[in-house]
Amino acid sequence: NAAHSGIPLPVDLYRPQRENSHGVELGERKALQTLTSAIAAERKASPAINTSTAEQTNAVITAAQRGFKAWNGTPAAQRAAILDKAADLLEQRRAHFLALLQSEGGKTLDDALSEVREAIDFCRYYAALGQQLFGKGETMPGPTGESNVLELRGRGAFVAISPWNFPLAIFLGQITAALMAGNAVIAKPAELTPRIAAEAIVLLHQAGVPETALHLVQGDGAVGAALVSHPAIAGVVFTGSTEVARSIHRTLAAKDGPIVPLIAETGGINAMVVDATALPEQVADDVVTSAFRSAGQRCSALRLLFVQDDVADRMIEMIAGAARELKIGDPSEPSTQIGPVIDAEAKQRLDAHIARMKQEARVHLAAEAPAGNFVAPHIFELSAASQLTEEVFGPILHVVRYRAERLGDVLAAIEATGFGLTLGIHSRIDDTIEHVIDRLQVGNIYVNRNMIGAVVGVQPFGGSGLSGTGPKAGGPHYLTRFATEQTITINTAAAGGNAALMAGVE
Ligand code: UN1
Repeated sequence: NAAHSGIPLPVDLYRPQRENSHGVELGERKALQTLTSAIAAERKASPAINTSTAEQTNAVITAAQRGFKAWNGTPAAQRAAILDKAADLLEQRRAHFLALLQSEGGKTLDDALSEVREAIDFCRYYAALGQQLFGKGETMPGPTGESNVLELRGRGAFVAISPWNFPLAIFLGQITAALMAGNAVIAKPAELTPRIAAEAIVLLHQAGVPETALHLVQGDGAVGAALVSHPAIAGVVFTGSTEVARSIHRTLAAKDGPIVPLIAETGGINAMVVDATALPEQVADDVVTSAFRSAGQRCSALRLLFVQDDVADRMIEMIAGAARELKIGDPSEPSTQIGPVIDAEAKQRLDAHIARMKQEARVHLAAEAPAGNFVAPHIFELSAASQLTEEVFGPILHVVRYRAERLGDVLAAIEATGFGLTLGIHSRIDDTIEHVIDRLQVGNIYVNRNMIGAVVGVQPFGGSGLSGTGPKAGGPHYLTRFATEQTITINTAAAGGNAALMAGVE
């Protein structure tokens, strides 16, 4: 809570928009879909987006360094007002961004709706929080005769590298946080979703972010690597694989120039523990949502389900039954629940994993998917959790049975993955829930519910270990990591111009 963290939460300034998108009623969904389909058809005809050259990338960094000065000097309230304006524009252009998310990101209407809401929430939350944190220095208690003030300010030209699975929400979340903290930003979106990024940048400029403070660089990992190794950059925020986060760490450590931070949010082999006291219908519903929604292409998604053996047969049957009913196909069809995976390469990787699992595991669900980049939900039962050695980014659930007295082994197996992003527990025994929470270092723990869709400002999101550096996105500590701190100590007892100085500080 606020008192505990020391940072006041901007509860009076911020209310999340985000709600369960299933709340959007059918009539509105159909109307939205007609609109988005028309926009999507129009977008398909627009010109290709080119990779930025090394020269362009260097020029952008120099421009951002220059742009930083003025932006960092802009009052926090003004920066916040610009982010609020960006949220307003997103609301106005919701259908347009829904269309882009569907056509370029392959998102279902439900997923696209959730994502636009999340993007709006990020803008509004960081605006509200930033006004509190960056508005005015904080006076520190101290001995008399001195005044001590702590101020937060931007670091410089910040690089933001974002993934294709949330091409609007994570893209804008990173950028708006860095901007709110006073940084100039160089954004490098995923090469698979360049158009959404380009349009989101236009929107931010229209909202009032100066062109000099916000720059877009397009391209693949090589472009990202060039940005990260540049001596002039002041920090990196990255969401993506653990492997790339490590390589960014190495590059930052080796590069010339200032020593700069990395804020990384990476993957997980996320688990859920279901004991014999859990409510079966609810488990089935929550497992299906957690493992298969967004075609499993969320870093928060459930990969490894531990079920107590007494109830395992029944639970697995119910889950498989519910998963079998999911409608898979064209994301522009309003009733579709599972759209395509992001590209042919992703499908190949997932198909290879499915083929291996068919050899090594017991098959509970293996349906055929329609032609195209579709992967149907699969459920495989493993004899041990250690059979799953990597994050499998698709609609594939792995189940392991456990005996009640071996819960300790289950928790040890979860810990042994090295990841710590999300975790689900379904139980009606408080002691079990408390024990699991105490025992594991996992960023987001969900009790008796599904484990995806963290709400900005309410369920701060992010993990530790192989899952990232923290701090949590959409949480009260996120912005501070983008900033540098300045402590100003003034001898108030001294004669002279100190009174004027003091007035300046406060
Ligand atoms: C990701 O998938 O890269 O809670 C992270 C959720 C989302 C996950 C975003 N915020 O499901």
